[in-house]
Amino acid sequence: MNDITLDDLASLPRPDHLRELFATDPGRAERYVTAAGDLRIDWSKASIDDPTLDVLLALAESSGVEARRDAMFAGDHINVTEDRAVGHAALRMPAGSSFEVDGENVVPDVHEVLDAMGAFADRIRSDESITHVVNIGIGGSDLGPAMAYRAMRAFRHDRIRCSFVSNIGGDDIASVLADCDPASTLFVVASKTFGTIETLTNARTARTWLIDALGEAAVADHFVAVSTNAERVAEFGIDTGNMFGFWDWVGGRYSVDSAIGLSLMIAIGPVGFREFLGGFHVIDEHFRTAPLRENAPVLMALLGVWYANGLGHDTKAVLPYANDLARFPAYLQQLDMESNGKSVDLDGHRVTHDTGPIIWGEPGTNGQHAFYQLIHQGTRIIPCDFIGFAKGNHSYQEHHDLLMANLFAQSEALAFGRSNDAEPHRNFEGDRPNTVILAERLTPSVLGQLIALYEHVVHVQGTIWGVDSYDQWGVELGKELANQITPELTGEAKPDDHDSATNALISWYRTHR
Ligand code: G6Q
Repeated sequence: MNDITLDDLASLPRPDHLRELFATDPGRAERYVTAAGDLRIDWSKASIDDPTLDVLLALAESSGVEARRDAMFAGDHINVTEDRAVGHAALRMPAGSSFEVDGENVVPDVHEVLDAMGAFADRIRSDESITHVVNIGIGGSDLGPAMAYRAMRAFRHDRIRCSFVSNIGGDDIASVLADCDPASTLFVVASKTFGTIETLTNARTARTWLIDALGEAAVADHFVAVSTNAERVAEFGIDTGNMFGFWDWVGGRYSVDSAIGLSLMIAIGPVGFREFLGGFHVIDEHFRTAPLRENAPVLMALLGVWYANGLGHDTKAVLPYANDLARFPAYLQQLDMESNGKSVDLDGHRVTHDTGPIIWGEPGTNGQHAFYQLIHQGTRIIPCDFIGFAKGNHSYQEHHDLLMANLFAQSEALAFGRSNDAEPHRNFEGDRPNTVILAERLTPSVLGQLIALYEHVVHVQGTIWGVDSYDQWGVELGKELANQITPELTGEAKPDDHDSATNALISWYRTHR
């Protein structure tokens, strides 16, 4: 057989309706379940059958999925446009193990930073003076800790709370500062580059606010930095003794498990944070060693490729049945869309197939009362990932039973539907694919496992689509133009070189500001 290509997928026969697939294959519900760490991934209600799966596995092989996975773990520069290794797996390796980047084992450095973070977090947790930690960062330096802080509600220190400021819009910092007491607030300025305008602007505002209240000398006790750029941290006025470092081989959206997770570590403690990292590592090892046919990230990635390139589905909904995971869809939006939202391949050629899907979602059951209508009866097919837990992180059993009943009901209703020829508006066609990911309980380890699962899904899909999942050049043009337009708004520079519509927007703003 010739190598399968992505272009072949659209001409493959479509699998039967899920009703047929279950009716003709009594073993489907058991066979199409994959275990990875503590996760039970049930993809039996995916629109797929054995022949299609065989083709997809062949595609994974011919696309070099194993070789590229191994190259990542070997520290090769698989981020080609930035000529960097992709080393986030090193951040969660146990002490004493090895991950080489450019000929050097980086694991000892990782643990040195983790130890320093741990000592600092312990000090904050035991010293009564700090009760509010404000993380100032954006993108990868915000979404991970903000999502995980919320997800780990049940594991947090009871005296210390964290807030997250990211947006350049002053309402973000204003609302957080309004709720802060200078004497008991610690600011964590989290920026890999320490050159991001949003973060530096917010950090300067916070610094001025603190100095106005407590004087310049207070900065040393109330500001720490997380960055790869010591020089800029010092320039900003934070002593590099109060800085926690990481490395250019950690991508922003892959950095919640680096020092970028400092606020999370303060909240859940160094022990909880190590459990979180341990969860990632369990899935890393699964991904690294499991055969493709039993490899959860590979299988989930293949389903996504099949949906995108075989069946033409443009979006995917991630629907956590845990309100604590409310920010998880937003986190995955960045992880997936910034990684695989690309249209040139590794050789710089325009791709001829669709790449990353549009990721979206909200927690159940809220979404059920909002957009699920379209998922059940709309004209578009939206593959869904449901995420749920055997136990809730609270004592309200009745609530949890109701929640999980809803998850299972949605999965069943979408897949099998219910025919009603007499009343078409009550007809549920079914055959709407979904995957159900379950675990015992949302713990730090399980959260790490979920994140690592999706990280590797993105990696495998990027490999098959032939794109660089680890760069993000698409965010540059907007930044450059914003830098040009800023002085034009304030009158320091004349509007220059724009199209007529943008000129009109600028002039409207200058009149009305
Ligand atoms: C993530 C992106 C991006 C980045 C932010 C913040 O992968 O690179 O979201 O995290 O732009 O960058 P800094 O951490 O450098 O401030």
